[in-house]
Amino acid sequence: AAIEYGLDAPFEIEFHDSIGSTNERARELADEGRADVAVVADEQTAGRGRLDRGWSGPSGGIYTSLLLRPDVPPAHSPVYTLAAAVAVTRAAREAGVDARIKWPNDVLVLDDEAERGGQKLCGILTEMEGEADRVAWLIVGIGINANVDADALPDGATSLLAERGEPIDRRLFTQRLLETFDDLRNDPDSILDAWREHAATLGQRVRVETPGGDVVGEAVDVAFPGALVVETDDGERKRVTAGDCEHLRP
Ligand code: BT5
Repeated sequence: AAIEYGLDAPFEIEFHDSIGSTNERARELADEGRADVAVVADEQTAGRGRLDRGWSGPSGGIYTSLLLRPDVPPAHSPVYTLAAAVAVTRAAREAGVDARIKWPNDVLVLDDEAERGGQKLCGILTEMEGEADRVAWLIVGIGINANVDADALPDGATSLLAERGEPIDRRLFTQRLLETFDDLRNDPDSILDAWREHAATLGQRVRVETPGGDVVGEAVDVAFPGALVVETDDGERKRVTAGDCEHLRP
C-alpha cells in the first residue's frame, strides 16, 4: 500500500479510498500487534470526534490515524496530540494557509478582524490504552479538510481548498505531515516550543469547560504533557488538562 500511495514516509502506509473510520481500522491493527502504521483514507463515512461527536469526511480530505507504541507512561499521551497539531499547522503553512492551533485539538484559520474565533481546518482525536505504567498503544487520528468544498462541511469549518482557491497535492502534504510528526516524537523536548510558536489560544481570554466546572481567564502557557495554563481573574494560575475551549472577546 505504501508504494501504491507513492509515499516515502517514516510510517508504513495503509491506504483506503473510503473507510468508516481510520481510528477504528488502526485499533484493529493495534489488536494485531502492529506499530508505526499510518492508516490513510480519502473519504470517511463514520468518522468520530471527541465525546461521541461525529466528524464529516467528504472525499478529498486527508483522514489519517497513526498507530504508535511509544515507551512512555500513559499520562504523557496528550503531548502526541500537540505534536500532531504542530505537524498539520506546519504543513498547512508551507501550503500557504495561515493555520494556527487552538487548544487542545483543533487547527484553525483565524477570522480576519477578530483573532478570537476561526474556522476549523483540522481536528485530532487521540485514543490510548495503557498497561501498568506504559502505553500499550496510542492512536492519533487526524482529520484535515484538504481538497474539499466548504459547502460539503459543517458550519464553522474551512478547507485548504477554500483558503487557497486551488487544490493541494495530498500525497506531498501527508508526507510532510508524517515527517514533521516523526521529527517531533523523536525530540519531545521541542514539542512545547513548536506548539507555542503556532498557538492561537495563548494570550486569549478563554473559557474551558472541564468536568470540574468552567475555568475562565487568560491562556498564558502550555505545560507538559499538554495542559493549558490559565490565569484566572483573581490571579491564580490553573492547569487545565482536558475540556472544550472557547476563545472569548477581550
Ligand atoms: C475533533 O473532535 O475535532 C476530532 C476529529 C478527529 C477526526 C479524525 S479523522 C481521522 C480519525 N478517524 C476518526 O474517526 N476520527 C479521526 P471534536 O473536537 O469533538 O469536534 C467535533 C465537532 O467538529 C463536530 O461536532 C462538528 O461540530 C465539527 N466538525 C465535524 N466535522 C468537521 C469537519 N470535517 N471540519 C470541521 N469541523 C467539523
